Amino acid sequence: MELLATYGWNSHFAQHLGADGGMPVRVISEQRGLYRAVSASGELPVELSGRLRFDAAGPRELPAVGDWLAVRLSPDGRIGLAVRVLPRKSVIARGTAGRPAQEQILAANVDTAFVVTTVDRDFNPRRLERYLAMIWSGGARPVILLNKIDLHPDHAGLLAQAGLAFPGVDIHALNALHGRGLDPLREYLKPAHTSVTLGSSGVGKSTLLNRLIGQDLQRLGDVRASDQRGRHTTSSRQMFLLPNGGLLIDTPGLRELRLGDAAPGLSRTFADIGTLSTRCRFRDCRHTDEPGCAVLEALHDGLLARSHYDNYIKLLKEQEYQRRREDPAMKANAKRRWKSVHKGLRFVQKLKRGEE
Ligand SMILES: Nc1nc2c(ncn2[C@@H]2O[C@H](COP(=O)(O)OP(=O)(O)OP(=O)(O)O)[C@@H](O)[C@H]2O)c(=O)[nH]1
Ligand SMILES: [Mg+2]
Ligand SMILES: [Zn+2]
Repeated sequence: MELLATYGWNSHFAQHLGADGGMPVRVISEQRGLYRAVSASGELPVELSGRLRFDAAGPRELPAVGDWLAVRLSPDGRIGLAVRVLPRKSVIARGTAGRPAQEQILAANVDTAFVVTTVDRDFNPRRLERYLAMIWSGGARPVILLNKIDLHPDHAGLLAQAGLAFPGVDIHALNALHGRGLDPLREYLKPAHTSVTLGSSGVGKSTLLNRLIGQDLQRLGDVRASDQRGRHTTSSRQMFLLPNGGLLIDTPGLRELRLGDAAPGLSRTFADIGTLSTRCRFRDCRHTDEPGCAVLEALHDGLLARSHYDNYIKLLKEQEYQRRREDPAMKANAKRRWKSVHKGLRFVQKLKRGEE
């Protein structure tokens, strides 16, 4: 069992394996439905049993990198046949609310999710907010990594800005290319702990992995100056064992992050708005134009950043849009509501100008 423990096997998963549970393995890579996994005696390819494939209601019920599976060995003992995905402790999933078929599981059983961004064009607080929402709602801990600080003379300013925008989230500045600023990351990359790097293509996720491993295992993408897209980019998700015992999943860059069912995460990202809203007069206050709204009041008093509030409203709007596509009955309702959002915003602007 030693190798399994190295890969994070513990009593939680053992308990779910049960007596006739088959052999436990952890998925370390997946490419077009082909899986590789680690068992107590080493690496092996894994195929899905027909039952697992056909019983799955959507991608969420199929194995992803980081998953623990119960497998049966083929007669020659060389291939694992996955019969069951063991219950996950956390999941990184992107997709569309209410549309399980369009969901994509990026990683499973992750302790820490590093959101990698850079000091150049990639830096975008609104996008970071989406990542945080996705990570929190899946039960993992987000950490923001501000990479390529060698490219920006005032990265300290950006770091401070990010710190203000995301109170309570660890943020580290680094230069993955030259291996600077990596020491603080050891705190997350402890033996048997699993981390994943997420972020746009070309931000340096694979570079970071290579530095931490101390070998150039992952091919890097050259960044084209014209559009900042990587050329030799990572094309599949893969888990690596670091020299100090931590596990790190490298992922391909995400072009677009759809929010999916991240409502619980959303409320964490906007914890300040959540706290304020406990003082709103109405319990179902939407903080747009309701009388006695503590959120609008804070906005008016300058205690809440306008951009942060705007992001909150935008994300809510997007979520609602996605849900509305599933449910025509909500359409009329939502239209009315967003009318009032705009009315509310005009109201706030008036307040600011002292017109009311
Ligand atoms: N100047 C500078 N360049 C960096 C740094 N980190 C990575 N790079 C460069 O950025 C380019 C892209 O890095 P990758 O590690 O391939 O990026 P990635 O996030 O893995 O990209 P995808 O696999 O496409 O998602 C490479 O040319 C790296 O050398 C850094 O700290 N500073
Ligand atoms: Mg990469
Ligand atoms: Zn309110």
